Formats: sequence, structure tokens, C-alpha cells
Amino acid sequence: MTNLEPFPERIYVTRPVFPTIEEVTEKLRDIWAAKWLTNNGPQHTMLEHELTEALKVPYLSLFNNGTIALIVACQSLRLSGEVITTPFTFAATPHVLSWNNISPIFCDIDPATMNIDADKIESMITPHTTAILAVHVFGTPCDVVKIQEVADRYGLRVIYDAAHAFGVEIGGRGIGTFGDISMFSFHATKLYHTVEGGALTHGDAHLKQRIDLLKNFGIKNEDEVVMPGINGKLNEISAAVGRIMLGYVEGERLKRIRLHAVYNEELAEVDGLTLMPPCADDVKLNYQYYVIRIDEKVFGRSRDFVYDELRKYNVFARKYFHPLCSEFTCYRQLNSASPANLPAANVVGQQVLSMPMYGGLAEDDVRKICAIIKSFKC
Ligand code: T4K
Repeated sequence: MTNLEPFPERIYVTRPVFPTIEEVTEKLRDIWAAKWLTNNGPQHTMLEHELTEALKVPYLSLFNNGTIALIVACQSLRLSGEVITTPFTFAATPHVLSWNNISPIFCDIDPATMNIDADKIESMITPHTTAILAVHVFGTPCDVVKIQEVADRYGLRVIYDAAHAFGVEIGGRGIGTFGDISMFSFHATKLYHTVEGGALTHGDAHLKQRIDLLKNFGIKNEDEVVMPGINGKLNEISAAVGRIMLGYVEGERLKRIRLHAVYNEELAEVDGLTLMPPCADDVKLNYQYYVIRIDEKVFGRSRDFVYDELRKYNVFARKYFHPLCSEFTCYRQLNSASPANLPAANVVGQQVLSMPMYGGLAEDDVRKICAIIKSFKC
């Protein structure tokens, strides 16, 4: 097959960006001096302010992870009944609906962007529909204009799962300003992280009050608890790491832009591989992920073959997102989960492979990974 040697150590799909120990130690000293570890401390307050600017959004609320943030987003808008979403996403997206007693209704995707197909949303609306929960998959923006048009026509709310979209902009506008609420994940595996963490962004001061109550048990003051909230608070150590990481995010993004270019250069001419879609000129991407699609009929090998063989070379690519959420045992009985309703998602789910992508990866490593993939072609 190839005389390329396996990598001496595992190459994972991603590696977290680590600040220096010294930077973290310095911030820990501040936290120790303040004697404040969580519950809206000074690091939390400063990070909320800094992220509001960095993401170019009017309001932002920090959370202990993106999943709890999304659960609270649904609560804050009082969603119920059915919410239209995509099957091509991480498990958290439909699960937050279930945790709110809402039925996820799966809508097919646009195979080019791998995002929810805005032209198909209308056909999924019923009298029970209250919202659209769309995902900017791999940081590629959804068709935000069309989605808003449909939502406005039917009086629906729009929530964006922007877990992958830190720093993405459309026409200079922060991606978190579209729809009613957007959720960002700051998990360790993301381009920007707070170890674990997340945020909700939106344009409404009253909504911020409600979200901040919901993430703190609904406690208004020592004498009043005004709604059944949850514990969604980000602690001071995570917030401090987040403040440091703001100084790393653009450097990491630039390294990934370079690695994207190498993947594109090496794989562009390979029949049977579809590379990440180019974006409109006014879109600023974050280059967090590099995803290919493998058409078995043309490439001669299936995605699963490539995934398995790469592991023999110590390359641990990932099948994000396979299985589709509509294939999970908890959802596959839903009418909207049937493969007949989701033809594009079912094809993409069988073809997709997330390649190693992180700033610490050498360009030569990327070239070698591409050479290994090309050696599989038959
Ligand atoms: N919505 C969407 C669309 C999402 O993608 C996610 C999360 C969410 C919502 C929920 O947000 P959070 O509640 O998580 O904030 C990873 C992440 O854990 C998850 O946050 C992320 N999406 C998902 C796409 O990827 P896994 O199960 O693939 O993670 P894991 O542990 O297999 O890590 C992937 C690779 O990263 C490992 O093979 C090695 C490397 N790694 C990982 C960790 C944690 C390290 O080198 N060091 C580490 O500390 O879900």
C-alpha cells in the first residue's frame, strides 16, 4: 500500500491550546488573594466584558459548559412542543431539547455546507413548532437570512448552536448577533477554551437578566428565588484561563489557516474527496476543523476504511458527525428521523472524516497524512 512509516506518537484530531504554566500561576495568585473561587467573581466579570467585545455582541452570559448554556437558552425563551433542528451535529444539540421536554424535529442538511437546509425548514413546521435550533457546523455559517425569514413568517424563535463558531463573522458582524440567542462552547477541544465552559449571546438586556437568574438557581437575592434555575456558573479558575486564552486565539487561528491551505493543496486533485466548502467573501472563518468527505464509489475506499487504516499509522481522525443524531436509539423512532426524510444527511454521515487540526501540528505532518490518504486510493 505505502512505505510511509507510522507516526512515532499518536496524532489526534485535535489538541487543546495550553497557556504557559507561569501565566496561569500569576492569575491563580490573583484568585487566591481575592479569596473568591466562583459565583460571579472578578475574573468572571472581566471575562464576560472581554468576550462581549471579542465576539462583537451586545450581551453575553458565561456558563460552565455549552450544553447547560443551550438548555438554559431554551428555558429562557420558554420553548415547548417541537423544535426543528439538524441531525448532523454533536449529541448535545438534540439532547438539550429532550431535557426541556421538547421533541426534536430533524430537518435535512445542505450537502455543500453540511448545515440545516434552510429551504426545507418550512415543510417541517407544524402547529406545535416553537423554534428553529440551527448549528453552524464546523464554523461554517448557516443561511442566517433565510432562516430568519422563515422564523419571522411563522413567529418562531431562532437559536444558533455556535459551539464551533468562535470569532466567525458575516460582513464584520459577530456570528452571535444572529437569531434570538447563540451558544458558544469553550470546551478544551475548541479553538478558544476555558477548560470547560460556554456562553450565550443575544441582543436583549431583559433576556440577560433572565438567563443570569436561570444559571444561578433562579436566586434573585437572599430573600427571593423567582424561577426554577440550574447551576450553570463558570468558576474563577476557568474564567482566568479564558482571559489568558484570549491572547492565544488569533495566533492559533493563523496557524490553522496555514494547515488548511496545506490540506487543500495536497488533497485538491484527489478524485472522490470533497474538501471544506469555500465561503462567501464577507465571511470570516475560524478554521477550527478540517473535514473531508470520501465518496467510496469514486475514491475506491470507504470512509470507514480510511478511518481504520489511518489508525494503523497512528492518525486518529474522527467521524464527526457519525452516527447522525437521528440514528440514536432515543430518536430513531421519530417520524422526522427516517432516512427517507434525511437523504443528504445520511450520505454525508457516511462520508465525513474530521482530520487532525491544531496549531501544534507541523506542516510536514499534514503533508504526510495526506500522502497516506492518497496511498489508499484505488
Ligand atoms: N454543540 C455542538 C455542535 C458541539 O460540537 C458541542 C461539543 C456541544 C454542542 C456541547 O458543548 P460542551 O457542552 O462540550 O461545551 C468533543 C468535545 O468534548 C465536545 O465539546 C465537542 N462538541 C465535540 C465535537 O468534540 P469528543 O467526545 O469527541 O471528545 P474527546 O474526549 O474524544 O476529544 C477529542 C480529541 O481531543 C481526543 O481524541 C484527544 C484530544 N484531547 C481531548 C481532551 C479533552 C486532548 O488532547 N486533550 C484533552 O484534554 O467531544
